[in-house]
Amino acid sequence: MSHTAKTFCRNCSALCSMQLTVEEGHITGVVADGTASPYGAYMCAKGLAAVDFHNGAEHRLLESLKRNDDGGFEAIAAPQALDEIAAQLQQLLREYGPRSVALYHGTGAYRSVLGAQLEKSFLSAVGTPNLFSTMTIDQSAKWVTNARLGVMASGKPATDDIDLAVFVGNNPVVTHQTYPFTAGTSGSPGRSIAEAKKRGCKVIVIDPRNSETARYADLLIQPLPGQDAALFAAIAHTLLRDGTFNQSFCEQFCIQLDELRDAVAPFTPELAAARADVPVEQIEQAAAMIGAAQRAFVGSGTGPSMSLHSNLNDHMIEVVNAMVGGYRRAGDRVRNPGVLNPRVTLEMAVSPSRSWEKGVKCRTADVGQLLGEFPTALLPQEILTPGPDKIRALIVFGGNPLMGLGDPARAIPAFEDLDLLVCLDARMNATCDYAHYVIATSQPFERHDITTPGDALYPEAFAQYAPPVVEKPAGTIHDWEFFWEVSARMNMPLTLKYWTYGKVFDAIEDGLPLSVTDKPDPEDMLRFLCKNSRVSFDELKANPSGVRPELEPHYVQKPPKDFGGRLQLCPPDVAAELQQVLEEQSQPGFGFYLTCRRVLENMNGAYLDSDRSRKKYPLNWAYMNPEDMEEQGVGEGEEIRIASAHGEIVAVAKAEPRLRRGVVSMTHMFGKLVSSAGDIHGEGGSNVGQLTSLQQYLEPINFMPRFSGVPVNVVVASCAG
Ligand SMILES: Nc1nc2c(c(=O)[nH]1)N[C@H]1C(S)=C(S)[C@@H](COP(=O)(O)OP(=O)(O)OC[C@H]3O[C@@H](n4cnc5c(=O)[nH]c(N)nc54)[C@H](O)[C@@H]3O)O[C@H]1N2
Ligand SMILES: Nc1nc2c(c(=O)[nH]1)N[C@H]1C(S)=C(S)[C@@H](COP(=O)(O)OP(=O)(O)OC[C@H]3O[C@@H](n4cnc5c(=O)[nH]c(N)nc54)[C@H](O)[C@@H]3O)O[C@H]1N2
Ligand code: SF4
Ligand SMILES: [Mo]
Repeated sequence: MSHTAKTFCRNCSALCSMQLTVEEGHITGVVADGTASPYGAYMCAKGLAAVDFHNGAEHRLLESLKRNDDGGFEAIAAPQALDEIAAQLQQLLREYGPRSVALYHGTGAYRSVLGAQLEKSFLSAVGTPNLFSTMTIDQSAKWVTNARLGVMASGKPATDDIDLAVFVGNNPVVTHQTYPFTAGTSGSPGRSIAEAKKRGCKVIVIDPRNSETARYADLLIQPLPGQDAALFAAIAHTLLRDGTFNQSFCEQFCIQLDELRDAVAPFTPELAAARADVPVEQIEQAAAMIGAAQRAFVGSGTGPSMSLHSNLNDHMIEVVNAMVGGYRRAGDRVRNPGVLNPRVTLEMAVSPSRSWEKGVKCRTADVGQLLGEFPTALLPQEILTPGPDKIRALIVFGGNPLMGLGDPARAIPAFEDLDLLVCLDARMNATCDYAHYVIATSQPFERHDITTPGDALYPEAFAQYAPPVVEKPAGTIHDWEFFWEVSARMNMPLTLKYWTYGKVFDAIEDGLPLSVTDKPDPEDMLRFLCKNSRVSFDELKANPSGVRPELEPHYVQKPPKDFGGRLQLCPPDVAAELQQVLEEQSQPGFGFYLTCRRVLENMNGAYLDSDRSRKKYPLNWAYMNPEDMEEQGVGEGEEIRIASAHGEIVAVAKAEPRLRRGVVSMTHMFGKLVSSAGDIHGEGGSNVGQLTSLQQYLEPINFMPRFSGVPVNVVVASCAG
């Protein structure tokens, strides 16, 4: 007997609605469900792979593991593991205090709703500020920008309302990463961009690669990586030169226009064109299109946020967006005013917080938190540096920080130094290999979730509830259970709250206290998260495809008075960084730049071993422009050595005419953490993290490592000494 069940995918922030077919407790099929989804019926290859993974593909972990004295793993019953972990945490807290405990929140944790909420309560109950996440090894340049420039509370415009979309170093057609970073919708991104174009919206793509997203571009600029700050300083220069910026917006909401004018004066289009190795006409054309747009959305992805001077790149991109008023304005339609978490949208600037300058600081660097987190790149030194408050226990929730951080030579000794490393995951990964305990967790279709991670991101008001579709394997536990079970054993009560970015957990008053004796019911917890929802939990339950409520139109409102917040276009540190860029020389001795890229079939380290993915990507190809290959004497499929100032890897070259010259483009998370003698095929690729550094080229403020635009040399492997 088979039946169907509605749910949604939890691999990425698109949260695509799905219909599963279930036969005898087994998922046997999946199709996209367009009944109520704001994207219509849409899903990608990872949605399919998620089903295979549930059914045991990719060596899914079915029981928890404990590392023995020889470094091997033995199965352990979850309750026993939880007893031991709770006892060790208690011991550490007694001996060394709350800061001895830290947590890393990985990609797999963001859409594990109850787990992620209880994680915040757990850290608060322990009393530790040591929260690290992928964001500070990803696009926290955007957080730095918010904290140095300020934010427009009215938010970015919807794709339906813009006449120009500028995509700088992101590729949503593959990654589904869009709002609020760039235009487009995260589900069905290509369709959303195509529809905008049909309305007359223009598209600019700035990427060293003629990417899948660039197929929609009216203007494609293919710069050398790491030149976005210069490019956008030149665009700002041109907008000021031509008087094509939005003067009334700037007068009302911005300050430091004169400082900006001075700082970008030397950044002529000619200078930027020479730096980025692009025609000067393209910069003029981009500036003319941006200056002419009525409502632009200038945004970026990982490219600029991972490259040379990433914080400045991002700041200058946002400055250009601000100069043309690329935000929703009073009277504009708010197409998604939130369902679970209803919002009122005000047209006002919020002045920069410079949060890292105050409050609780890192132990080993004079830096405070960004949106409540410490820089992940500092984790190794926070563990290794002796002294009080040294991190001794780390919980990794849905992540693989040893691969994600790069520089394994620096990171491995730190992870080995931990008294307690616990990984919550449904797969073994390179970090789990170093764990004392690996807790095998359930998978999305086995647990209760609700669309809190999409509530502010959907293009329209929409919410969906996903109860479990099949039972979790007996040896696994839910992510949220881990936090509750450990806390209960420590007699440390948790409180469920509806936390979102920007909120301080302890300051949220409304909470559901959880007992330490009676295990909470996940449905009760989700019902609590729906407390302020426009659609009740019961209504969501009754509508398994989700609910797109018919709401009165919402508009951006004017605040009752001017609260005085302003966007600071060019604070002194930004001006100084622009000056440094002016003086910077290209790194001598290197012929290429390594750039980041993602592939459709994988989600970072997840689904690498799915059938479909391995067929296309038996390893992570080193894509190069064919002319570069010819010049270097590199043949298709030939092994090459890629060397940075920091390390060296072997990779397999693949020609990609869409890539500009001077660039090697590779995906992260493949291969072994540290490759052995070079059986690169057997190892499933090469860890590009071996080319990156946790000590060199770190950004100020967020300590972001450089993962793109890394200077490298390339030689045929057989020629290398
Ligand atoms: N299918 C799939 N989807 C994913 C992921 C995945 O692994 N697979 N990962 C998820 C995660 S964790 C994230 S953070 C998002 C990221 O989402 P995106 O930012 O869209 O990620 P990428 O595909 O790496 O796109 C980065 C682009 O920047 C370009 N680039 C590199 N360096 C530079 C530079 O210096 N300047 C400019 N202008 N461009 C540059 C690259 O050529 C590439 O096309 O995707 C998420 N979605
Ligand atoms: N060189 C280089 N380095 C990079 C990048 C780059 O482009 N280049 N990108 C950076 C970026 S953007 C990111 S986000 C990081 C990624 O770094 P991480 O997030 O640390 O790495 P992932 O491989 O995404 O790890 C996710 C883990 O979560 C598990 N998982 C999936 N679903 C669940 C779930 O429901 N519950 C639990 N408990 N676990 C689950 C998966 O099995 C997987 O092991 O890497 C960064 N590092
Ligand atoms: S785009 Fe793909 S991975 Fe993301 S939610 Fe939809 S089906 Fe899942
Ligand atoms: Mo990411």
